[in-house]
Parts: sequence; structure tokens; C-alpha cells
Amino acid sequence: PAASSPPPHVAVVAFPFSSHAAVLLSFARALAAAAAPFGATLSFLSTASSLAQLRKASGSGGSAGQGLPGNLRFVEVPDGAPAAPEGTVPVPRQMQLFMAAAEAGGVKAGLEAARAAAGGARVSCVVGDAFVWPAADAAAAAGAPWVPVWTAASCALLAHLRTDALREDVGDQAANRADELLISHPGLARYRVRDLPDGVVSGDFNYVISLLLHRMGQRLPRAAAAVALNTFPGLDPPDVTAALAEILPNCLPFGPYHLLVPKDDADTAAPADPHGCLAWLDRHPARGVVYVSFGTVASPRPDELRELAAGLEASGTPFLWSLREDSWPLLPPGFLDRTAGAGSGLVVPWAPQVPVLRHPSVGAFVTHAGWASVLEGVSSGVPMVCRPFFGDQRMNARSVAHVWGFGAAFEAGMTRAGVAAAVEELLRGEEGARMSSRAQELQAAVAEAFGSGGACRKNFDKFVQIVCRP
Ligand code: U2F
Repeated sequence: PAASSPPPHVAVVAFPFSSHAAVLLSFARALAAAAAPFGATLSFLSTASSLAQLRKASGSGGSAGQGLPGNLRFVEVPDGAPAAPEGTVPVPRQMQLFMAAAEAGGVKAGLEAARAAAGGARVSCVVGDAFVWPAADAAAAAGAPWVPVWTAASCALLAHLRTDALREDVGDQAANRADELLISHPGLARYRVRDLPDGVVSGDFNYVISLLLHRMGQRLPRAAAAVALNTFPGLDPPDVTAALAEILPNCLPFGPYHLLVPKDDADTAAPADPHGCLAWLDRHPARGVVYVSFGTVASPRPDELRELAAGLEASGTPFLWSLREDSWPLLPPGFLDRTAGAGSGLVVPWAPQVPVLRHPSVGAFVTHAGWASVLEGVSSGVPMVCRPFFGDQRMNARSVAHVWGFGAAFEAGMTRAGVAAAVEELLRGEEGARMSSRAQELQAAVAEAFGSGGACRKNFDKFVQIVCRP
């Protein structure tokens, strides 16, 4: 009976690479607040170096916020890496080592460490990034349910759940059948073979991420007590929702996850703006600026980067560009001085993207179509043009352009003329106006879903109940 059960102790297992751990930490902060009335404590499990990065981000007021909620603590899991000077082990190798360690008892060791840190309180539920599928076995061994959190799009999850069927269908014909629609696969009929994430029917099936997603897709239907989806009701077409529910009956959509963070926490966790992006935007008219960012991993080839720069300059439209500093020397000669001098362009190594996209001056977004970026754009009502690079990005770009219609996609990379035309269309064209109003309709749907009594709030409440169940 609930009255005699010990308070919930929830382990939250991160995938300690790219933007995944930060997304999961903000998810965990929201969960910590919502689960506090149940007396719950949370242990956030990640590797030492990932936790150090998250601490650093919180210390400087980055997206992880200042400090941690009182009922959330960090716990280390093994990274599986040999002692080596920082930066000497390539990231894919680090991922491989981490996953091998996780499978060989790393998550189990993390759960034991969490128990010890919580004064012996057994872990009652294992929540975590769905990527870290070995958490399913560790949870089962601890007698706790596994509740994975999917951070990307629903259609990508469907592709990973159906990987075996897709491989059987496409065989070794992925290149020849690239433009064929996947009409015999429920929920995937709007996508072409070429839009599928890397490693599903093409690319290197033995690449660490391909293997991990394949195993995850096989494990989820058998092991997940419930699955959190990073989408909101009204975004996915009904056949996608139905196809997912057929395989995973306990899906709960309550994304974009960044909107779950409670108001008080959101104030202290407001991202820093060391390069003055918001003040710069204040000086521009409504919907007059294009914002450019390719997320935390992707970088365009040098020739394409120069085309993009030339296209932005040729468009005559003010732009704010978040570009990692190591790429700055690749920009066309004089570009930075010219555009900064004219006040027409600001290039920064990092921008507080969520408030930037919410700023009234931003009217268009040039993006790699990483899932967090797509959701941040649409929940701010900003239409976009996508230049997908890898992973799920082609599929997301296809959804933006052909399923939801709040943007376009560069099918063959960025050229000077293509960039200038896309920016012109998004900000001043008829088609652009339609994309913009479509984005605003979905923005309103997000606002409703996160308003009091809205669908995402209700689904999150259900999720909290499942996670805190004795
Ligand atoms: C991987 O995604 P990325 O990290 O490359 O891209 P996003 O999912 O779009 O997430 C980027 C986040 O970083 C933030 C931005 C997003 O929340 O607001 N950000 C920022 O605040 N300032 C900047 O200057 C630049 C970025 C992967 F590559 C994708 O294909 C997947 O879809 C994704 C989800 O699994 O993970």
C-alpha cells in the first residue's frame, strides 16, 4: 500500500554526448519539481566528464541553470575509456566504449552508486535517454520499470522500430530506390528511402550510433513501461501516431521538453547571452532578421560555408549566425568586417537559441533540422529552411517541408543564389507567408498544449504518476 511504501527514488540515465545530456538534465529538472510532491528524489547518471560539463554550464548560467534542485543529485557512471589525455579519443570511439561499458554492467554500477548515495534507498524507477538501451536490463535486474525518453522526432523513432522490416524491403537497393516513397510501411508513406536516418537501410550498419539505434528499436517494445515522446498532440499526422501506438502502446507525447521547466527554474536557468545577441536583435525591425545555426555537431564543408555567407550577404537581409569559432577563418575574405561594419550581420560562437527564436525580430531560421532546433523554431512560430547533414536530419527536413509545410529544404546543399532566394521567400514571398502562418498555427497548438489543463501538461502528469508509482 502506498502509505507504507518508501518515497520514490528515480534514476535518470543520460547519453553523455552532443546535446543529449543537457536536454535530459533539463527534463530531469522538470521531473524533479513535478515529482517533489510525491517525496521523490532523483539521481542523474552520466559520465564524469559529462557531469563536469553540465556543472560548468550551470555555474555560468548556461542552459543547465544555476545549481540543482534540492531533490536531484549527480551520480557517475563508468565511461569505459582508458586513461588518455583529453581530446585524444575520437568521439565515436568514446561512444563505443561508453556503450560497451553500459552493457557490461556500467548502468548497473551506476544504479548501485545511486542507491549508496541515497542512503541505501533502492531505485524504484529507471528513466533515461532511450539511446542507452542497456538501462532496460539494469532496471529489470533492480526490479524497477524502465521508462525511456525519446529526444528526436516520432517518425525517426518509427524508422528505428521498423529497421528490420525496412532492411528486408529495401535490401541492397537503397541507392537505386532513393526516391521511392515507403508506402508499404505504416506511418512512413510520406518519406522516401533517401530520407531514412543513416544506418537504417543505408550507411554503415556497424557504426556505433546505427548499432545502438537498431538494438534500441528491438528492445523498446519489449522492455519499456512507457515512452516519453518529444512532440505535442497535433504535430504528428494521425497515421504516424497510430503506427507508433501499434508498436509502443504506452507512448506519451509532451514535448518540446524545454517547455516543461517550471517558471521559477526557467528564470534562474535563463541562458546567458555573452555576445549580446538579444540586444543586437532589439535594434532590428519585426521579422526582419534571419537566424542561422547548425546545432552542436554538424559543420558545412568549407565551400558550402562560403556559399552560405555569400548568399546571406547577397540577400541584403540582416543575419545572426551562430558558428563555431574554428570555422570563422573559412568565411569569405573581409566578410566579418564588412557585415559587422554595416551592422547587417552578427556572427557569434554561441547564441541563446531559444530566446533568439522567440525574439520578434527573427523572421526566418536556416537550420540543420536537428530535432530540438525544429521544435524550438516551430514553438516560436518561425518558418525555416533546412540543410540536413546526417542522422535523422534529412527525415526532419522532409517533415518540415512536405508534412507540416512550415519551411523548405535545400535538397542539394547551399549555393549563394539558393540561400538568397530562400531567405527572400521566407521573409517576403507568398509561399513564405503561407509557411509563416503554418508555423504560427503550430505555435498556437504548442501554447495550448502547455497551457493549464493542456494535453502536454496532462501527459506529463501521467508520466510523473507512472515514474513515482510504488
Ligand atoms: C543532435 O542534435 P544537435 O545537438 O546538433 O541539434 P539540435 O537537436 O537541434 O539541438 C541543438 C541544441 O543546442 C542549442 C539549441 C538546441 O537546443 O537551442 N543551441 C544553442 O542554444 N545555441 C547555439 O548557438 C547552437 C545550439 C543530432 F545532431 C540531431 O540530428 C538530432 O535530431 C538531435 C536530437 O537527438 O541530436
